[in-house]
Amino acid sequence: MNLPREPVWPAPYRQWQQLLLDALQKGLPVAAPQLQGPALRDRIAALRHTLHALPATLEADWEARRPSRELASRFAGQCLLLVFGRFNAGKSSFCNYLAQRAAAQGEAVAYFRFDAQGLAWCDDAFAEGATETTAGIQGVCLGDDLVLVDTPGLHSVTADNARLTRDFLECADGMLWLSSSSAPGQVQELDELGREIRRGKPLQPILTRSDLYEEDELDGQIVSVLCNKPAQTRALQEEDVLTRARSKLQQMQVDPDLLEPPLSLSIHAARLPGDRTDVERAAGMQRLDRALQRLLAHSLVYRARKHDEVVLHHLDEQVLGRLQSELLVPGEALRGTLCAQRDALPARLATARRQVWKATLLQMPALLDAHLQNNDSQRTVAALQQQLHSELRAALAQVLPGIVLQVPDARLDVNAATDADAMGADVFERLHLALQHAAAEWLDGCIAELQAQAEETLRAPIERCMALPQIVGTARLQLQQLHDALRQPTVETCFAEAVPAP
Ligand SMILES: Nc1nc2c(ncn2[C@@H]2O[C@H](COP(=O)(O)OP(=O)(O)O)[C@@H](O)[C@H]2O)c(=O)[nH]1
Ligand SMILES: [Mg+2]
Repeated sequence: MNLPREPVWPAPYRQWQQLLLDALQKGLPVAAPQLQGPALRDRIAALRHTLHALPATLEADWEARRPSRELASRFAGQCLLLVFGRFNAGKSSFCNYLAQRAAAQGEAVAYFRFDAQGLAWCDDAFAEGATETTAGIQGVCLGDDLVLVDTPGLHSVTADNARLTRDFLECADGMLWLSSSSAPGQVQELDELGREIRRGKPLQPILTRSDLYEEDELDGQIVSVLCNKPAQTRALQEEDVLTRARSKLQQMQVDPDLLEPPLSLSIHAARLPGDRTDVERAAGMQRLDRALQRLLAHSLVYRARKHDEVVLHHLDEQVLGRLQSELLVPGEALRGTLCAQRDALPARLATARRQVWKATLLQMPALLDAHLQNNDSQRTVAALQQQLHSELRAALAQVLPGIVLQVPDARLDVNAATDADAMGADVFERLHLALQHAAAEWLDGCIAELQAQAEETLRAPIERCMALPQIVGTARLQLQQLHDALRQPTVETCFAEAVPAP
């Protein structure tokens, strides 16, 4: 296939992506040396690695969709309409009828199929009343302008083709949503079109099979004759579908103005013998022609900005999508862990304090025994100081394994100890009390300082995790502005609006 090179991305979109990735690069949490252990360090490192690898991943995403873009470029000059609807909605009959009519009017008609292997032209019209094949998508080119793509509900496409199908839908200019007038406008079907509607493409509801059989007498025999449903019935059904589809779109948070007024028709009635103009008008074909004209005019507008739209969809769905699932979700989980650590600090430090205090009380008799031997209070205080230090370090490693904290350098303040040397019989008792008192004070001071230290260590990564959604949120708004600017009404849009509604 000799296809033109793809146009480069417009500068504002490249800039948007670069600025976003740069902002995230600057904003990601940093694994400070005080943060240790797989729970935190590895998770921060994983976030940084994800971001680092993202440009290449996104490039690969863009490349993976090249086949569908190339396929789309085959139909670049035409208005490509997706004929969407459930099994038996009348899609194949609808496409075949329009193809036969176009051929009868001397227009070139070409059927094609495509699947993961590519596009193949074929001679056969679509099978009507046939169980839908899930092997791929079939389409028909009508003259130079229009391409109809007959697609089963996306749920029924095989996994192999699902992605190609979804990607190919991107090149549709609008959607014809067919549903049988016996159960018209099952609006839950629109969920499957959500992505395309969100992409700002017009949606034309068509109520098919809008006919009924009436009994008639022919040569003295009662026969069933196919008739169009009465105009009033059609109008009521159209109104009803319009109301429900609009509210469904509102529910889906998409612009309900993308909805074109529904129209009823009957392919079987259009095939009845008689004056073509009268028969087709009665079947609803004139209104369909006007609707198609409108969609054609709309698509001219959409096609002019299609390349930009494709890039914007990529930025919206791929870039923001990946950031959401691969960065924001784990970032939020990390924030949760960090906050839980911060909130648990008082309880954990209290545990550490209890452990140290218990050990100190247990070691006190030995310390005092040693004092009796050497009668050197400075040495006794230093020994206690050393004991407290090492007990506290051990307790911290046990209760706060993820954070490395610096045990403060504060000295034990044992005033009574020096006096106690000269105090005769109850010296021992007083020394004991003074040491205990000093140890308790020292411990309280340390725990308060450690609490502040640990909070400070956790504060920066928590703040950075919290800022990530804001960075992405701001970028999302900027992207929306780029979208809005692209979709500003132009002279062409006004022209499209001027084509009368059916
Ligand atoms: N009464 C009536 N039946 C129709 C009409 N269009 C299609 N059908 C029938 O509906 C069934 C399904 O049609 P088909 O085009 O295969 O639907 P698809 O599954 O959506 O492709 C077939 O039996 C058609 O003959 C119509 O305008 N009126
Ligand atoms: Mg079919």
